[in-house]
Formats: sequence, C-alpha cells, structure tokens
Amino acid sequence: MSTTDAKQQKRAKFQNVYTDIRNELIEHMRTENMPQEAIKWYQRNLDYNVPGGKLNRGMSVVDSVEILRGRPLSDDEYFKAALLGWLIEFLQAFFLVSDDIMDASVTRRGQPCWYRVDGVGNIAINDSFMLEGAIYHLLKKYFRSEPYYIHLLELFHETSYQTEMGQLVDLITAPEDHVDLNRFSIQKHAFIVQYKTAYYSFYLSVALAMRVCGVPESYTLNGKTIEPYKVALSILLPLGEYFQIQDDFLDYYGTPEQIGKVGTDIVDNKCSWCINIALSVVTPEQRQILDENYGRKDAAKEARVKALYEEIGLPGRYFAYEEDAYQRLTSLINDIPEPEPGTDGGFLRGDVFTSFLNKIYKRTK
Ligand code: GPP
Ligand code: MG
Ligand code: MG
Ligand code: MG
Repeated sequence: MSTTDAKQQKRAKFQNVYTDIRNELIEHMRTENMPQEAIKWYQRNLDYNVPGGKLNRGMSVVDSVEILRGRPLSDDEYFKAALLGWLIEFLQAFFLVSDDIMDASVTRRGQPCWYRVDGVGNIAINDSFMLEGAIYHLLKKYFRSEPYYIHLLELFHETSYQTEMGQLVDLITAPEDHVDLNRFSIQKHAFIVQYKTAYYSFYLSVALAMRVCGVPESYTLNGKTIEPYKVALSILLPLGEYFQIQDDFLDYYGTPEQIGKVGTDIVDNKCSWCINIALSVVTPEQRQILDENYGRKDAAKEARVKALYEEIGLPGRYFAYEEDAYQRLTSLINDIPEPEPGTDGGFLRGDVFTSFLNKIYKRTK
C-alpha cells in the first residue's frame, strides 16, 4: 500500500468514529424527548460544523497515543483516542461557529458560515453552545470511571478558558470604529495567538494523549528530572504560534478556493502578523497609507493594503520566517531526552511533536 493510501485509510477510519458519535448524540436527544424538528436541527448543526475540517487536531490525539505507546492500539484504545480527537473537533466547531459571527466572516471550509445559512442567524449562538455541551456529555459517558477522567475535564475546561481569554484580546485590539495602529505590536500578537490558538490547537491534543497513556507529572531519565507536561508546552506553544502566523499570512495571501474562507483580517482591523511585520519596516509615507486604509469596510482600501504588503515583500519575509521557525522547532524537539526504544507508555517522545510539525509545515490551506 502506498503512503497516500495508508493516510487515506487512516483518515477514513477516524471519520467512521464521527458517524458513531453523531448517531449516539442523536439517540440521546431522542431519550430526552426532544421534538423531531429539534433533533433534525441538531443533526444538521453537527454535520455542517464538526466533520469538514483538516482534522489535524483530532488525528493528532490518535497519532500521539500510538507514538507514546510505541505499539499498535487495541480496538478500545483506538476508539478512546479517536473519540478524544473528535471532542477537540467539537471544541473547534464551537469556536469557529462563534468566531465567524464575531469576525463577520463569510465562508468557512468552502461553504457559507453557519450563521449565514438561511434560517439560522442568531440560533447559531445556541448551536455553538450545544457543540460544546456534547463534549462533556461524551467525556462523562466514556471516561467517568477512568482514573485520569478529572485530567481530561480540566484540560478541556482550562484550554477553553485560555482560548476565550485570547479571543477577548483579539477582539478588543480590533475595534470596528476606531483604527489606531499604535495599539498593535509583535508582543501583543504573540500573546493573542498563544491564548486564542496554541493551547487548544496544539497543547490540548498532546496533553490528552499523555494523560490517557498515564504519563506522570515528572520522572527521572538518565539522572535528570523531567517534567513532561512542561516540556510539551515549551514546544507546543511556539508550534501553535507558527501555525497562527500561517493562518494570518494565508488570510492575506491564500485564495478562498485554497483556504476555504474569505480573509477578513485587514477589513476587521486585526492585530495580525502581517500588519505587525509591515509596521516594523514601512517608511513614513507607507505608514500613512496604512493609517488611512487599514481596518476600513471598503474593498478598495483593503486592496491598497494588500498592494502595500506586496511592495514591502511580505511573502518573502513570511517564507524566511517559516524556514527559521521550522529549524528552531526541530532543534527544540531534538533536545528532548528520550527513553530507550520499545519502552511503553509513560514517557514523552520527540516524535509526538515531529508528527505534528510535519502536518503543518509549508501548509497552504
Ligand atoms: C482563530 O482566529 C482563533 C479561533 C478560531 C478561536 C476562537 C475562540 C473563541 C472563544 C470563539 P481567526 O479568527 O484568525 O480564525 P479564522 O481565520 O479561521 O477565522
Ligand atoms: Mg477571530
Ligand atoms: Mg475568524
Ligand atoms: Mg485567521
């Protein structure tokens, strides 16, 4: 079998788990005596918003559990890992449905944003809450008797809170009616992306896998004390920053066909990586153009900002950043002390991070 076939098979196996979970949630609605109309609505909400993404976050839980265990998984181990992966995809769906309302976005994953679908509108707010609610319902159903249940709960709760903190700063740094580019800085950007993206998109997948595999808070390897969750954070936060910088760059550079969404960062006055890089290199004349055109609901002004990004060679700067980020992350990963090959379960392994890095390096969507 070719590597592409193997990858497709892996994805299909993962997607099958979604169908099971979806059917279970629908069945649960029936036992709650929900009206038929509401059950149909919920099913449409789930199918429209949960399964259609790249699935990097979800599949990373499975990959990480496989790497940590160092052997093929039993059916039950696979199901539990895939279920947790899907719960991250539910969390992501909850965030995206509401983020698109907050960002006034138009399309997502190649289709209209959920709140823009005929007849949905503000009901999308409650729909996003129900995507979140499903996470805790399923966690309880499948993990309540596991000794690590409380860790899973805490991870979902804490990373959600962190994401909301990041979203708050993202939003208040981008007021609709008042553009002041002096509010932006690369430090502020770093804070926003760590909180709004890195915790839930990177740390969560790996930390869940580590909890399932019983990785302890600390252990000794070759006479050194290791705190594996801290080590994981020290790599996954920079990895998440790199990922959101890609997202910011593609918002400007990617085509809607490629990225499945229409970029809104310039019009929305966002503290994006692109504007911060521009601000650090512009001449006073160029700065004035940015002051007059950034953050305005006007396609011609948006185009002027994009033209200026071109003039300052933003794509080239991004590609250089990407190479540097890749090197930096690779060397961080290489520094992780590894247990003997074949040792199972409770140790951290560098491959967990390499596998994640390779999923996103040079991504164009
Ligand atoms: C990505 O920001 C961050 C999120 C989707 C987290 C949202 C958090 C909430 C608490 C709702 P983005 O707006 O750049 O993403 P995209 O470009 O995909 O719209
Ligand atoms: Mg946003
Ligand atoms: Mg958005
Ligand atoms: Mg974006």
